[in-house]
Amino acid sequence: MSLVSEGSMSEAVILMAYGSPERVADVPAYYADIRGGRPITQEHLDDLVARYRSLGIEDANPLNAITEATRAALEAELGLPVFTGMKHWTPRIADAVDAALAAGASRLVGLVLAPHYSRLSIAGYRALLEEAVAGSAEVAFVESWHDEPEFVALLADRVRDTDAHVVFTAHSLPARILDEGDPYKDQLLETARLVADSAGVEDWSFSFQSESPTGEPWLGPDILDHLEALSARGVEDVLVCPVGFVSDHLEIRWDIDHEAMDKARELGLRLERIEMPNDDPRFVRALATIVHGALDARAA
Ligand code: FEC
Repeated sequence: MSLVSEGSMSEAVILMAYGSPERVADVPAYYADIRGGRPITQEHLDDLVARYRSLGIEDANPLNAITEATRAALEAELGLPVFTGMKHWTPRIADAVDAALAAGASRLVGLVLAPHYSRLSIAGYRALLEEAVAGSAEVAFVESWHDEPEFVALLADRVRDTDAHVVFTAHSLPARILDEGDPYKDQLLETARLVADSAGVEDWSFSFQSESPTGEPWLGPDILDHLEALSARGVEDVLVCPVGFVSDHLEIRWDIDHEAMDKARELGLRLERIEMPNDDPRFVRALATIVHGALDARAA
């Protein structure tokens, strides 16, 4: 795909995601990347390898195929080149930037496939992007898109008309972010409220998921404890709507589909989850709207 030039500017999108190991053998190096030089216990590594193995990614990982499908669909929707860059695996964010610059891009939109801003998540993507660009192109970085109306409408359609209690979820983070004035939790609750209001759902709550064993307190309630509390309150049906993630990755297919499902079974709860946006054309159109907004804001 050729670059679209506006005046002397050639535009391209750097679409960023967390990244996933391509095969089980990559898990130790992937985990080391996530830990960023901090110590790793053999127990945690073995546990992570077992979780990936249980998802059947011995030789190939379907998550990376979903990200590629989303990238290709966004490129077609925008008529602009879109390059994928991963925070913790290949192709790296720097690889995506190199490819965009080699293709002649002089204005880049940086968009992360995670809707909510935190200094512990999105700021890291931004730093990697800006370090790779090193002033060689203009950058319009999207910090958050948690209230993008087309994204909200898509999730609202997934929960509308349910009789179940809806639990919105997102990745937990160390609780110290609240003392640091981080907007992450407020943005998550805002997405949940916007989706519930739009769908006319009144019976809903929010919980975190996927806490890591790092030895410090994380934001709660964790979904497993939350299911216990809901069950004690007499709730029998739960629909999980992850708002902090957009595709079928480990945190969905293990943490919700195995762990939360097992917990629900143990409690006698019926638990379902919404279909993730993945490369749904409506979701891709929402991403395209966000990119246009970033380019327009830059041009204004
Ligand atoms: O499917 C896959 O292969 C990748 C799934 C995946 C996504 C994801 C998204 C987020 N994370 C966030 C925060 C943290 C913090 C730590 C942390 C650790 C892990 C580990 C794995 C992992 N995360 Fe993740 N995350 C995904 C996968 N994450 C695997 C390491 C083993 C484990 O704890 O289970 C703790 C790091 C540390 O040890 O210090 C913090 C946040 C998101 C949502 C935003 C985003 O997507 O970037 C926040 C997907």
